[in-house]
Amino acid sequence: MTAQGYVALSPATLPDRLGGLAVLRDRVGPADSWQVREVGDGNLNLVFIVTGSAGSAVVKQALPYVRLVGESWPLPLSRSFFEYNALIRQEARDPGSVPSVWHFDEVQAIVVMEYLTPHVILRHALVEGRRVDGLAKRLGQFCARTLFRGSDLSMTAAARKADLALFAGNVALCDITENLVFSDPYFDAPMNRHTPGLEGMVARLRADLSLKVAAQHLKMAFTSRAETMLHGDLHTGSIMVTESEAKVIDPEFATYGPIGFDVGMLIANFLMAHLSQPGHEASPGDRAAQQDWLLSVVDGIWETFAAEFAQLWRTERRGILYQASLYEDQGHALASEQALSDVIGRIWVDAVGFCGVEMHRRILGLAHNADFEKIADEGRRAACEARALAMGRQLMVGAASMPGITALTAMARRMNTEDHL
Ligand code: SR1
Ligand code: MG
Repeated sequence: MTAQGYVALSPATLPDRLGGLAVLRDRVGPADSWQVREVGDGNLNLVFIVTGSAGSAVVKQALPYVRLVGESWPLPLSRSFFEYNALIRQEARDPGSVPSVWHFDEVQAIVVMEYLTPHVILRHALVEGRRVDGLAKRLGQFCARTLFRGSDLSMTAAARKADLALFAGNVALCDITENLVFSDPYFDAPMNRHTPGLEGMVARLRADLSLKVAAQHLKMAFTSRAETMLHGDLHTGSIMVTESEAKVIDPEFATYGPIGFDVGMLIANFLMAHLSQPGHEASPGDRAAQQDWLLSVVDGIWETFAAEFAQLWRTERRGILYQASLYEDQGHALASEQALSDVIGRIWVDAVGFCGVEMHRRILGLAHNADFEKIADEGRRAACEARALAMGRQLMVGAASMPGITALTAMARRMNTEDHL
């Protein structure tokens, strides 16, 4: 027990501890009917599925340390507070995009929410070669709506500044991103690991001074450009899907940062899914159609994001930036369109850079992804990962000259045919 009275839950203690919660009694049934499973497979938290005579719920509880590493790496329980606050804002900004939140207990660092079923984690589905109808549109909309509506383009200055201050407290989780994403991959950091066979590639990347500069430019953008409330960890492990629905989960890394961060991280994870597919082939070429689909999702996420962002710009631009009073109300609608085009162009360049750095950290740093990790043969895995590393490097160093999404998906197709070991 901590000084504040926090105690970690277990399947055995959960019914006694939470059985008095009205919302759980109403949604799940009386506690004596509950069955509890701990199912957390993420890097940080406990996740329980509670099933009773009336239904089910998820109980997510933060641990006072990083689950992936253990008690030697303490981590504040307050991440649960930031997750709760991000979830309720995402629901308001893009209704239906996240699980419904039913209860929050700050002292116990518990969020009780809707159990998404028959949903599975998107990353696992992609490794198995499965597809989701409408995925790109849903995710592109989520990015545009949450990122636009959390910014000075939409919010009142007072509300946005209050949220900026609130999420500025998420110091420990930002620190993880600042180190694990932007710095550790580029030197021999203690928690780094990589697949045997990548040593030459790793040495070349660490000696690449342009790359090191690009990584720190991106880190500076992340730490200093507080444009909007980010999800902060938007990868395919933070999305739950059925064959035709997607919901975004786990925004505990929420913070104010550049609009292109979430978009770039998300695209990176689909590019890694694409480049990992040859490692999952049972026979040569049997994942080719899946690879095409994954690139169509990349294309669709960006196209939907840009179209939805433009629509919000034209219809909901009520914040302090690029006010209609300066443009449309002066008969200068064309200038507003020019400004929109410039803003989307800047988001694109940011997103391309963040995309590259995410591809690097998932292969060189502490937190790898199942897309590559599930490739049992280390030689095949290294070959796939080397292509992603090479692509990540080109994206980071060449972000400003990447012409558009078609060029980016064409680069992925080309990389997939090359040997970078
Ligand atoms: C120590 S936490 C490692 C990673 O897991 C989370 O999901 C974030 O992606 C973080 O970078
Ligand atoms: Mg997570």
